[in-house]
Amino acid sequence: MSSCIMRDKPSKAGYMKKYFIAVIILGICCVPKAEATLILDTYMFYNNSAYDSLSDEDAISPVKQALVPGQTASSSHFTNYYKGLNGVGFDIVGLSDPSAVSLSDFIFQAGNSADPSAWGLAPAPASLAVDVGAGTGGSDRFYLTWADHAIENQWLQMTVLANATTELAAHNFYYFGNLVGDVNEDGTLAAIDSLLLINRINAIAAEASPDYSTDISDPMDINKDGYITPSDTLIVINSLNQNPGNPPALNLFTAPFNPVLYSGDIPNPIPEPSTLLLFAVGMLATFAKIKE
Ligand SMILES: [Ca+2]
Ligand SMILES: [Ca+2]
Ligand SMILES: [Ca+2]
Repeated sequence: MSSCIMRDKPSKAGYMKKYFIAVIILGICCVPKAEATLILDTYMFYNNSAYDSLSDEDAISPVKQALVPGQTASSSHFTNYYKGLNGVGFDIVGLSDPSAVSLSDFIFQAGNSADPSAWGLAPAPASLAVDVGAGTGGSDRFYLTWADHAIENQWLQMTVLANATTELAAHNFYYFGNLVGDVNEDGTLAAIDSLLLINRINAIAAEASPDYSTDISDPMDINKDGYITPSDTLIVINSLNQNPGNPPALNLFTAPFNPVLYSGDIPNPIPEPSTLLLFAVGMLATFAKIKE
């Protein structure tokens, strides 16, 4: 006699349960993972220049951008502005909350040797601002400024940290340079830099209707006032005379492919006013409790 094991036919409720579990598993598998953010463009701008009278955006150099790992430094990667490197920016796409980005999401180092891992911390930025949606393709554009003359004749390394706020997949490293008065943008300061300016001024003066005005991308306008004048020449001569016989030079290094993340102590950024306020309220509440 053969025996046959009959399996109970699943109930309607059982089918529904299995159906819902399948739908949930499918949903978990198919929900697209959050896309990482991406830094699209980098900028240098001439903060506190004649071009900056309305906005930092107007003072962005159209011909400068950051040096990135693997690239060798060239004139595209440094300015010769007499106030030093005092404005950098970048566009980032995909940020959930641009307003949450703070100075604690960056590390800034400065130096002029070929090994950025040996550079010390740079002067702290004076400001960080975001123009939401104003970057390339509707990305968010960030602006960072430094005090005038705080970063001169050297490189700034900007590390944008990969964390929950920036949502970057990996740390991003950028290098921005400055060599005050380097008219021919060859990375060294020499008599030729002042001679080129003198020749230019003489050539303009010889024109029937001398026009000393110029545009933002002109490397001869050292003070970025929009004109080529003896003031620019004077800045170059002063830079040359600062250390006679050993004028400043910028190391046109090749940025390492795998930069080392700064491992030293990073000073805490100044707490936001709201944090200070919360702290004060907390302290008051504690005192009130103690008095009770
Ligand atoms: Ca400004
Ligand atoms: Ca030069
Ligand atoms: Ca000028």
